[in-house]
Amino acid sequence: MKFLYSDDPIIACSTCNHANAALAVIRISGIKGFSDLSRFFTHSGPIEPRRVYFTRLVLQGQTIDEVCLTYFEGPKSYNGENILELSIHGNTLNTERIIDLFVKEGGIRLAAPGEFTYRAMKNKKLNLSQVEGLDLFLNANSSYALDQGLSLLSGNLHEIYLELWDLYLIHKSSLELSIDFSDDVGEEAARKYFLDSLDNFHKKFSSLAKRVENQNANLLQPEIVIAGLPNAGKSSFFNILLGDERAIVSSTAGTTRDYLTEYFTAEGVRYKLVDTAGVRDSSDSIEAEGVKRTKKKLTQGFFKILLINPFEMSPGFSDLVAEDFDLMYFTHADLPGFLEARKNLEDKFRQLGSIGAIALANSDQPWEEDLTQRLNKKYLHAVSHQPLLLDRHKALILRAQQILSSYRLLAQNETDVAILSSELNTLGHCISEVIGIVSPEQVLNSIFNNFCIGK
Ligand SMILES: Nc1nc2c(ncn2[C@@H]2O[C@H](COP(=O)(O)OP(=O)(O)OP(=O)(O)O)[C@@H](O)[C@H]2O)c(=O)[nH]1
Ligand SMILES: [Mg+2]
Repeated sequence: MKFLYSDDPIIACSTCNHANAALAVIRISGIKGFSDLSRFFTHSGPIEPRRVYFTRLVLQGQTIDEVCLTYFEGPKSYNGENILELSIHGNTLNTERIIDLFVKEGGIRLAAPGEFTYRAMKNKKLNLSQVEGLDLFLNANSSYALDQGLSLLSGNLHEIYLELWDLYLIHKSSLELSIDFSDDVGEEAARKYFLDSLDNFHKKFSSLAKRVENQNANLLQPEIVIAGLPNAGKSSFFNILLGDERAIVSSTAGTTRDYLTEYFTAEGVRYKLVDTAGVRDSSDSIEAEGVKRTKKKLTQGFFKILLINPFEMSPGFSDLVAEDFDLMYFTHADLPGFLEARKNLEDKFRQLGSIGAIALANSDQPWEEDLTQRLNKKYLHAVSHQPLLLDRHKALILRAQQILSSYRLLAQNETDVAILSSELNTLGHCISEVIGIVSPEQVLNSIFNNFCIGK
């Protein structure tokens, strides 16, 4: 990525610039000093760092805006560089006009996504996991993710990693000791030191590994998936939960062809609510693709709801009930003959256990509170063991776990130091990648690409 190498002064709006607002914050980073840009402001006299000045922003004698200006002198700034921060009036046109002015008249270029933060990392103001914590914090979908983002940003996880790295180095030195000094300390003592240090490392690693195990669903972007046969009432249910006629509802089976998603917030967690295509065998290739996508969504979903219309069943149903659903409802509970139709099905699918009944056609939503409680219970349970939410960390820790388990087996029986050493180095490489001691360029690219402009 080009920006990783250029140190030019950069500019961006650091607040949301998609809608008009009272205020917007523009940041300019990497200038030599305030004097570079003082000609754009009416304020005369010295500017002290970290003090706010009310001044007019002018171009060729014409006032562009009245702004509050703060100058942060590096290295005492967010990213270690000299930063000029302007609070301006937040009309989006005004924001664009001011950015344009600095680009055209001030020779400053537009910042790439995350470029301010990249410079903070380059100048050792933040380490890699703090950067990832900031990203998590800014994109969090729940208060748990916000808390974890903040904890990472304040360096808590990095400290754990450093302790782990120390234990790794101690163990590595114990292996070297067994080559170089076993004559001095005695072979048995060297072996004991080797195994004990491995044990210490393993204990510390295991508590970290517990935080990444058994995370089947994506807790960063948890999805509630509504599934069922065609005409089960999925889109009706989706609309009721959203309080909006978002999805098309019709009595034609197969109306929803591809899944639809919308945000749905419950108890401080922002879920993605997913309405899916009804599951059935179809010779229509588009519908068949829709069904395939429904099944994929079901494997990823955090909370899965099965809706059953007891008046319309088809062979696809047996396929569906093989899934593990969190909640099941019979719909069409308002129609005559419902109790009989429901009983017939319950007799047939006894293994399903208890299934609620709802009437979506004239819903006064008595089930909504129950649904929210169940969702919340599942979410709180899922986060109770403090799962790590960052995919990059999860993948590397799981890989390190595999390498460690084969290394531990080897360590029990193998005494050839060269073989042990090679396996241990592989483990070390994996851990140093999590910590960010080794950060391949593509890792940095993918992290910073994910950032918003202005951060
Ligand atoms: N009376 C009654 N009608 C319902 C109920 N739920 C849904 N309907 C009707 O059933 C039909 C199908 O509803 P949809 O919500 O479109 O069903 P769907 O599961 O999304 O169907 P597909 O998109 O085709 O898979 C519509 O005519 C709805 O008005 C209910 O509880 N009672
Ligand atoms: Mg539908």
